[in-house]
Amino acid sequence: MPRFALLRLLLPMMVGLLCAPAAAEDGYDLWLRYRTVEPQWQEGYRTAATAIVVEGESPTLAAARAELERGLAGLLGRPVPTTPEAAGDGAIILGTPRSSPLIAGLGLPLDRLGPEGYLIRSITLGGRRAMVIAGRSDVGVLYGAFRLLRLIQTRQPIDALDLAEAPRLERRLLNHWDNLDRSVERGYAGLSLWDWQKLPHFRDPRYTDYARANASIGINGTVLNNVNSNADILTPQFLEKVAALADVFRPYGIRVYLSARFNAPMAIGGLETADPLDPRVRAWWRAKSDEIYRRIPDFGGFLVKANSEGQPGPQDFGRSHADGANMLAEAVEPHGGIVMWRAFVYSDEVPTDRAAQAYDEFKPLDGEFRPNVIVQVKNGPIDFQPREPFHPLFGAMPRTPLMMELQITKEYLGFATHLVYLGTMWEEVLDADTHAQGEGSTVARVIDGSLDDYAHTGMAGVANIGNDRNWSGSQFDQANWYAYGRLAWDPDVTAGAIAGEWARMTWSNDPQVLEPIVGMMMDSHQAVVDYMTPLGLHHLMATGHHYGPGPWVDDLERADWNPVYFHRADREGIGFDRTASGSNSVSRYAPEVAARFGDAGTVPEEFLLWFHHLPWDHRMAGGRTLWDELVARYTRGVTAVAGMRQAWAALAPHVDAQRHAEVSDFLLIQQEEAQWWRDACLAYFQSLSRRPFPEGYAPPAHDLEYYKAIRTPYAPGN
Ligand code: GCV
Repeated sequence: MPRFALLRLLLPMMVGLLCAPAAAEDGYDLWLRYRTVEPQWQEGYRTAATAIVVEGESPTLAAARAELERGLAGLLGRPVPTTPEAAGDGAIILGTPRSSPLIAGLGLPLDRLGPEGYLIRSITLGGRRAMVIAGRSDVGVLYGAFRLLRLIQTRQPIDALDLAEAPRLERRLLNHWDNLDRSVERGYAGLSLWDWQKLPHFRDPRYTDYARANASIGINGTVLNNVNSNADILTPQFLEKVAALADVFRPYGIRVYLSARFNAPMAIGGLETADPLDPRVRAWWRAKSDEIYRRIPDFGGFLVKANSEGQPGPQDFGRSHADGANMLAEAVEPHGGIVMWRAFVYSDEVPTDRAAQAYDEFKPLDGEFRPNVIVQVKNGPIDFQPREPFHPLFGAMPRTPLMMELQITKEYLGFATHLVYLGTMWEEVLDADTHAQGEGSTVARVIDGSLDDYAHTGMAGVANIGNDRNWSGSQFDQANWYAYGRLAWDPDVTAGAIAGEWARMTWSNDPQVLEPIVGMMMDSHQAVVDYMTPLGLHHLMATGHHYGPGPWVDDLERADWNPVYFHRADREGIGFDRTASGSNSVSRYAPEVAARFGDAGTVPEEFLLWFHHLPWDHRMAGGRTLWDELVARYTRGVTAVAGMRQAWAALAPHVDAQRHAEVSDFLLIQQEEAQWWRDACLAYFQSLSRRPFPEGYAPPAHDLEYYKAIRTPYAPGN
């Protein structure tokens, strides 16, 4: 073959290789991808990390060693030895003062780290450069190992380190709404990870990867089963399976917890009552707790949804939430367990305003709970809506530890296919000022215990994890799992910083890729609020599955299941009057907050219609009428999604093909659905406002009847 012919044949392949995007990826590796760093970083990292020396033996220290071995081999592009003999200049030394005389002898300031903190310091040892990763406990060391890997994954220098960190919250938990048949309530990522039928004997390696991912962001507990719980989880048959999972998670610092069905003594215990003051019931729970702790000595405790949405609870027996929680707390207390009692109460009778119900029920109980009870409060007073003001209980229960519950899974935010980064939403609520003890009494300071000196602190995130290859149902939903963990560790990290970290580790450190991705993430929550529920509207979604718009729904059994109850739109105006002239639920906030929210002139625009019912021609700060503003906001949301699609399309040459294609397809779904939301809601609201569309804004493509007729009977997660 003539030489030029060969060249002609090879040239396209050579060009292809040079321009080829990264190898195919499916998202399984999450943010722990450990791809080799760019050549310009290799030399520096390799000299600063020449060997891994773990001082001491324990399953947790072994996990730290294994993670560093795996991570550094990937990142540095070559294996890093782990034998003490290999230790020379640049060794990484890990351990605790208890596991290692060497570390004990270094006199490191570990005391202020608490039980889970870590310190990473560059030192000189016997004339050689070294890096020490130390903690007071093995799990602190493990967290430090992950931190070092994160530094490299995000291309930070590691040759002169002096870092110390400890988690701000004690309990950093995932709440799985997983049923025993492996369906997941509000789950959009496949089946439950927990393969109960094959447990305890088959311990899917994926359980370990789940634990690694959680430990990498500091999550230290997992509630395995749905809060709408099945008492069978407490039978010996299932407890054996739970114990197997606990064994897998333990080395990673993760304790298991269970959702307890309040009437379990009746359902599986043969009693005819579950009255928390009945001695037989109390004895049953004590014996059950003893049994659990015999199997799982580090069992975390119980999570309970009681007297809410049909779940049994103490009120069925004429007792209070405190009576119920205290009975369980007494049962686990000898073992060091806790009870997380949910404040998402939602009575069978329609209250005046659901936004006030939890407050009215729990505020009078402040100080009535045993010390090992934490009351778990959702971020907002209704139910994980696209945007809610902070829950009025935050700051209102100084004598009861409150933990915050966030929903990582996107029940009301477009399920898995809408790209919505929740970090910004959570940051907004954590930064909100409750004014409970004057200015600066942020929700973050309530839940980290610093405001009221809580004995226990915590955060719970309703998991978005299932057995889909990519874990979360979409590549970008992994960011919400990540962001949740990071905020539970430190509620003051900014959403922007978290997005940057995650994007670097999950996609690329190349600014050309990073900047557009972070930009998309940071704008995405406002976009979904705009195209679903702008200006403080809420609960406009279709019935049951909550997929798609249904603002017209008015025929459900209970008034407060109907979207019309929440938006109250009519010929004259729109919005829920929660001021003194309406339900007055605004009065549950501290006076400064109540005054600001309660005045249509001072309430932040994003909560305008949450608190106020206003005429369609109400003048907005920007000069538009309320109707025109509504149209503009809905339209802005759709336009933002189109912008995300464009930004993502431009990244095709820089992102591996499989993940790129998946995100592209999902963005197309999101764009179509954003349009559907806008058009359906505006068609409906216009049928009431009877106002024209402002100039330059297209009317909906179809008439209202078209949107009303859309049915999605098999939507997931229901
Ligand atoms: C687990 C909402 C969800 C329910 C969920 C409930 C809760 O109402 O739609 O699926 O039940 O919140 O948080 O208990």
